[in-house]
Amino acid sequence: MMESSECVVRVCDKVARGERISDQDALDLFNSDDLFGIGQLAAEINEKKNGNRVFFNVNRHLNYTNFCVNQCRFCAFCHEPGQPGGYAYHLSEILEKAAEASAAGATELHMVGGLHPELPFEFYLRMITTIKANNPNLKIKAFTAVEVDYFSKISKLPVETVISEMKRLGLDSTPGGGAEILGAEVRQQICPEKISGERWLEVTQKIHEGGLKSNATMLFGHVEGYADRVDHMAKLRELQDRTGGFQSFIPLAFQPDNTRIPNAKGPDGIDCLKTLAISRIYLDNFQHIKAYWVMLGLKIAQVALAFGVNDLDGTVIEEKIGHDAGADSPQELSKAELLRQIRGAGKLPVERDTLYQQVRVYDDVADD
Ligand code: V47
Repeated sequence: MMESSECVVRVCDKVARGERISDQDALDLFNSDDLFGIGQLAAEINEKKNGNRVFFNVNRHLNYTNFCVNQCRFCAFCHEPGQPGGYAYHLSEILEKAAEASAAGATELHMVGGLHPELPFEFYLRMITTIKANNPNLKIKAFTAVEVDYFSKISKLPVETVISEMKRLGLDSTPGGGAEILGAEVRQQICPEKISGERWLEVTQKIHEGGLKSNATMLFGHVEGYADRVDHMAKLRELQDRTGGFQSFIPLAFQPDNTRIPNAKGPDGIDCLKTLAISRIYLDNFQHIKAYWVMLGLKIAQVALAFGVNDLDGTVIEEKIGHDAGADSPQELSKAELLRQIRGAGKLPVERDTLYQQVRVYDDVADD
């Protein structure tokens, strides 16, 4: 116990001197029991970066298909081609859902899907074009680096062209999925068919160089160890040094139901808070750390606001990936509920759009 606190003191001193913490420091923090010490340091760093403000957005998730040529072991959402329960929305359904989101005040459509075995690249281009034409004010955050790589394969176009075409037609940013754990050994166990961690980083670099911002996730609480998490964050920190293209880091708590990682139970609450806090301390070049309440559960996500987190994600509306794997959080949240959670944590709610532009500051309850 004594030793744990010592490591927190050492890291606090480094941070106070403006020094970047090392991989070994991060590993020591993971091995420490001093949750409050870690949380306090993370909260102080966040306070300096973002003050008392906590972001949320009004968004809608849209998973256009769950058919996927990859069959990641951790994923309960993916369906093999032809498997019952598989679906692919028609463009008309997609447009209907986008229009509903716009009408409900959403500023962002978050679209990801499986790697569909048959849909051509043109389908995705038409999807972006028509959504944007019908909803010019809706920002489209879509397609992980894994999908961008797949589109390049099916279209036989270079990744750079896939990105520039999508951007030209209205893609505003890309989400952080598909990163999982970037290290090869863990990746081989949990998602052997997926692109390598190196390729994920390479495609993400091209996304940034193509002028789009993205996020970065980390799937934790399955077969990985603390060293794998630190290695994952080290790779992200290094890429961020070079491109500055990441907006937020989002640790995703593993949900085990209906997956093929049968012995993994997912992280407990302490692990979730520690991981979020350490990411804030280690990722000194990330402005935003997001507590994705869908996977964390709303109560842990709210408490995370005292542990260095400054973004609670959004209203979500139609969540499938976490809930297919047993997430017991609600499937959507109202704006009023997000405001209540943020204010309950003693923070000032700020609605943002996809690119972290301020939509509205909620500084007076009477005006909600
Ligand atoms: O890449 C899949 C993860 C991700 C499970 O960028 C699972 O703003 C937990 O990336 N348990 C997709 N996680 C979701 C995602 C995301 C979510 C919210 C915001 C943003 C953003 C991105 O979900 C996948 C994978 O890592 N996932 N299965 C599971 N059983």
